[in-house]
Amino acid sequence: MDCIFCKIASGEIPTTVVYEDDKVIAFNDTDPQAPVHVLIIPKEHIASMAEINESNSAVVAHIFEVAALIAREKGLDNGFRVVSNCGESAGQSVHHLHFHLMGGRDFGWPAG
Ligand code: DGP
Repeated sequence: MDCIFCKIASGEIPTTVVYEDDKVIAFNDTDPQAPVHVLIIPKEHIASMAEINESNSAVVAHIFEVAALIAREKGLDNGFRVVSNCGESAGQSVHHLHFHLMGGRDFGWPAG
């Protein structure tokens, strides 16, 4: 499968790793939208949030544990945002489930 995030997860494409374990990897986004902008992905290929179900949702819970850990490590004590764009209208450009962890600035709401 020609998936750029699968290649990052396997180490085939090098990246700046922020966190890694057997289930997930987190790395800096190449197009940062905030002073801290980390992508957290499952190593298993899941195309988007729309494909989450009973059999694969445990990794999503784990990703949120990792997001909280990274936020603490990065000193985002003032707050942070976690976003997963799902599908065309949300602007998903990489079709491998990923969560954007962003912090270090103020955010507006609703997001544009
Ligand atoms: P989204 O638009 O929600 O699908 O977000 C995809 C993000 O992935 C976007 O912010 C840019 C980032 N990205 C795309 N290709 C690469 C890559 O090869 N390496 C890294 N580190 N980030 C990438």
